[in-house]
Amino acid sequence: MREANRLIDLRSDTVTQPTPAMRRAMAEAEVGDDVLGDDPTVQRLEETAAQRVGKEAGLFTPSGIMANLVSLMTLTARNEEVILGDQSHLYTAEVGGLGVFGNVFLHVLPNLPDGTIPINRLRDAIRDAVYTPKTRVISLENTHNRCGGAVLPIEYLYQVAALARERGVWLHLDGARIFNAAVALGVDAATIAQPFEVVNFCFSKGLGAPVGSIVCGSRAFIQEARRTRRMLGGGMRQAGVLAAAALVALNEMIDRLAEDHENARILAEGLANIAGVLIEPARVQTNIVIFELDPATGWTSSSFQQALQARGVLLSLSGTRLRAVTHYGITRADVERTLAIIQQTLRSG
Ligand code: TLP
Repeated sequence: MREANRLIDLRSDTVTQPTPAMRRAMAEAEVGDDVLGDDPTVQRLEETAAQRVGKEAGLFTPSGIMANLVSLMTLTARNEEVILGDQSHLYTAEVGGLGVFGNVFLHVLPNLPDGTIPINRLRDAIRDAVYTPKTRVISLENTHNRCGGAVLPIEYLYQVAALARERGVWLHLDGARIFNAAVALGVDAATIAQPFEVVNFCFSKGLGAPVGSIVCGSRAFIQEARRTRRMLGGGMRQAGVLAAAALVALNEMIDRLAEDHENARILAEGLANIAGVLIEPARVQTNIVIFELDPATGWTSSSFQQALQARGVLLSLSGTRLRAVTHYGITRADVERTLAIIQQTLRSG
């Protein structure tokens, strides 16, 4: 396809195509029946992934949503509650599944724009009176998708962990993009995961694998989580074909996330220079760029999204805002072209 006609797909980092190394690894993967516990490639993935986040064991799941469900359903019992942010993916984009399948109460607190929930709000929210649900888990998200890929400060994670320990509450991380946070901070993912009992992350976002996520925690926890995954129908048979690609993702695709962050920064700074675009470029820390249009431009987010699509640039909506996500299928030249097309489209409106 001629470069000029190629779609620039910034809808999400989930749109990445498997790399040639992933396709080769998938074709050659040694497989077994993972539900029976004998797929060597899945086992290798689970061990490698757990090590990366400093946990004892891992459990491969088909999706990030199932990883969240498996994590939180394993940590809770009926009518206990999970405290989570009102901007979290769990609350805004998972169809309320945790409430439905888990029979747990979602105790929602407002996220600040930086993705945190203030410690004093968390402290006041934890409860176990006879007339309330019992708080069992606090769940955080890092990077924080709807808060523009924000990276939660490490000190904050430790403050929440100290509170959770003191009050006998588990700490869970939806770390779908934990490696983006690690690369942005220049630390190992294990440093970010350390304060959490349970962490899940995705191979199928910035790391580029076609399918799959993982839940990581203690060996005893993962044994229980395996039962939860089975109950949800998430046990997969010759899953080594998928795990092989995820291993390539872990081994080859982490360091390059810095490039996506750089492209996102250039995009955000470029957008800030376009009249009619409302954005705070200093907020863009990783690969997610969220912006709005000044109502005076006459465009709504969704009409603008459609106009851009007709010109070959795909964005998604994050609530009523527009979202562009950089990934390894997006080059610096794509970012420059996107900026030019956004400027032209705004002028044409
Ligand atoms: N996020 C998707 C959409 O669902 C919005 C995206 O394009 O960003 N946790 C977080 C923080 C996520 O961003 C996502 C996916 C998930 C969980 C769910 O992962 P999947 O789609 O694999 O179930």
